[in-house]
This record gives sequence, structure tokens and C-alpha cells, in this order.
Amino acid sequence: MWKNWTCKACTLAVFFLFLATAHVAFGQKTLGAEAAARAAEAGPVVDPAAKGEWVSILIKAVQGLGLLLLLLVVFLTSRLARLVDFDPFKNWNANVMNARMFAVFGAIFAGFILYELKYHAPYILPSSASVHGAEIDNLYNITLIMTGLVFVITQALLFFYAFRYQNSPRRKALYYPDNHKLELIWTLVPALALAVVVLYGVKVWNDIHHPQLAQEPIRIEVVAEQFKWTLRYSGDDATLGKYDYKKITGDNPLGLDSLDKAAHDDKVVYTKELHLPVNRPVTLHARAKDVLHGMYIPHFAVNVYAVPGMPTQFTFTPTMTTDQMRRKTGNPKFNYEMACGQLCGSSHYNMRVVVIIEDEASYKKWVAEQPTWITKDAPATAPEAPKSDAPKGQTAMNQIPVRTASLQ
Ligand SMILES: [Cu+2]
Repeated sequence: MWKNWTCKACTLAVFFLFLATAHVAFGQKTLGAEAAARAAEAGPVVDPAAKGEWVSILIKAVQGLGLLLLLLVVFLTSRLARLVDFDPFKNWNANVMNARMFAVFGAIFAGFILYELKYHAPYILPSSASVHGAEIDNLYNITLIMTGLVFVITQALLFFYAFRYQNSPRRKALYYPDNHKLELIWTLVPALALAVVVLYGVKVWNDIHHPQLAQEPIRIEVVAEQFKWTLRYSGDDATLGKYDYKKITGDNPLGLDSLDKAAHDDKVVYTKELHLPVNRPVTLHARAKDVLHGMYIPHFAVNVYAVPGMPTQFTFTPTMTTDQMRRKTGNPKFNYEMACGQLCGSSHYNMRVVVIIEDEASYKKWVAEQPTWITKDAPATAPEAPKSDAPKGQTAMNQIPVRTASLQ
């Protein structure tokens, strides 16, 4: 059957030879560099640790040599087998074996897919809790059903046909050069299906970026820095005042413009909680003070960069309160979260904010409790820590005393 199996063995031997050489060479290089770095650190005195590195290099070299010898044995054996015309696969029916292996592989593949569906499906996010998020979910589901159907049918047929129509001396393959009608069908049907998905996708995109809002959105600023978020809510005037990065100081971390009246009643919130009202459009204005961060709120299908020097924003409408989602997921400890969507540094994980969606009355009450940026008198007490299921320590930012910067 495999007349040239010795050649295959040779190719394999050369491949392993290459791997072994690369392994030894790379290992030596890395270890050598490490040893040199350590020696440089230690100064002119010989570091015993560096000595140890050379021993390990020697061991690796011996290992590589052993591997080379083994490959040489395989190579010579294969040469010898060819000379005496020894072929272990002489009576092996490769067609039958291939067909059987295909069937076994197909069964393992199917089992793996079922395993994935059972054990990893629960990790998928629950349905989105925002107006545009529901549209994205819908688009996702339509795409998944279409591609899923095609996947199941084509993969099942692929493995079934490979087994059912394996080579047989009793059967001759049908010569079937072309069929225009068939080609037309298998070109047009996928083209139409893709057109539907693409056009629907364009509609969803437009709905996300140009939403039809019944009310003016509530504007909240979300400012990122290594490694925390600072939030700014507008006061009674429902307007966020101007800011200028040049005005950023310890007392004015967001660089608010004290000459702009609209900024006076703004509330700068040092908290690990972002409160939003349910069923009200909200625009989150993002910016960053140092490096690239990301405003990632997965349950609402929101993911926007926070970029230094380039303000970004996103408008969405939450449709489910935290309590409703807790009931829906059956998890009394469920919390919506905002995370930083960019790996912004060593304490990146710190940029977690619990997002609390509540009715409008509770939201207004919470905002009213937040101190304004500019206060003539310091508050008698530090603001109360927000109630949350978040682990201890996550609300500590809320207890930072409010600054007493004054205009006068
Ligand atoms: Cu970040």
C-alpha cells in the first residue's frame, strides 16, 4: 500500500531533527542571556547561580544529542527496511481504515460539541438589559440559527458520506461534470441569506448610533485613569459644565472650569457604583486622563474606548433594574458591572464599578445625596457608604472626604 513509507519516515526524522536543533539552540540562547544578565547584576564576582545555568545548558545539549541519535536509528532502520523490501502496511486496506477513522473522529467531534453546549452555555451572558442590546441579541440569534443549521447539516453529511461512500471494488464513481441549475441554487441561496443578515446588521447599527429617543438623555461623565473611574453627574440644571485638562489639580481631578456656571452644581462622585435610572435614555461621556481605557458594560452591550484627548460617548436605555435581573437569573447576588475594556496596566482589575439600575425616584434620591463639586462648607459627615453586595473594600472610595474648594 504505502510503497514509499520509508520516505515518510525520513521526512518525519528530518522534521524532528529540525525541532531538536531549534530547541537546543533556543534553550542555550535564552539560558545564556539569563546567565549573562545575572552575572552583570552580580558584578565581577562569579555568581554560583550562573554556574548552575551552564550545567542546565549541558544537560539540554546531552538531551538534544540523545534525540539526534534516536532519529538517526529511525532513519537507518527505514533505509534498511527499504533495502530488504519490508513493508508492514502491505496487507493494510487504507481505504477501509480511513473511512472508519473518519467515522470515529466524527463521533468524537459531535460529542465534543454536545459537551460544549452542556457545560459552557451557562457562561453566556443573559439577554441584554438595554433597548439596543435586545436588537443585537436578535441579530446574533438569527445569525447563530442560520449558521448553526448549515453547520449541523454539512458536518453530518461530510462524515456520513466519507464512511458510506468509501472506495469499493463493487462500485464505480459517477462522472458528473456540472449542473448549472444546481450551481445557481447553491450560489443564490447563501447570497440571499447573507444579504438578509448584512442588511439587518446595517439597520441595527443605525439604530444603535442614531437612536430614536422619546426623552432627552441624562448625561453622565465617566473619567478613566490608572486605576479608577471618577463619575460626574449634572446638578439641577441637567447640564455638565465645561472642563479643561489644564485645570486638573489634586482638588479638581476632572479639570472642571470654575468660571462656567453650569459646572458649579456638578457632582463629582468618587464611588465604585454607577447609578442609572431604568427606562430612561442615558449618555455616558467617556474620557481618559492617562492611557487608553475602555468603558465595558457587557449586560447592556456597551463597549466604548475612553481615550486621552478624544472624548467618546454612548447613548443607551437600560430596560431592567438590578432587582429584576436578580429575579430573572435566580441569583440574589447578581450585579451589573462596568469593567475597563483595555489592559491599561498592572492594577487594571481594580477598575470595576457596580452598575445599579433602579427606578427613577431612587435614582434621583441617590443623585441628590451626592455633594456638589463646589461647596462653600464642608459637609458635616462623609457621605454614607452605598448599600451593595459588593465585597468589602469596593465602596471605600465613597468615603473619601469631599473637598472644600470655593469660588470666592
Ligand atoms: Cu483601564
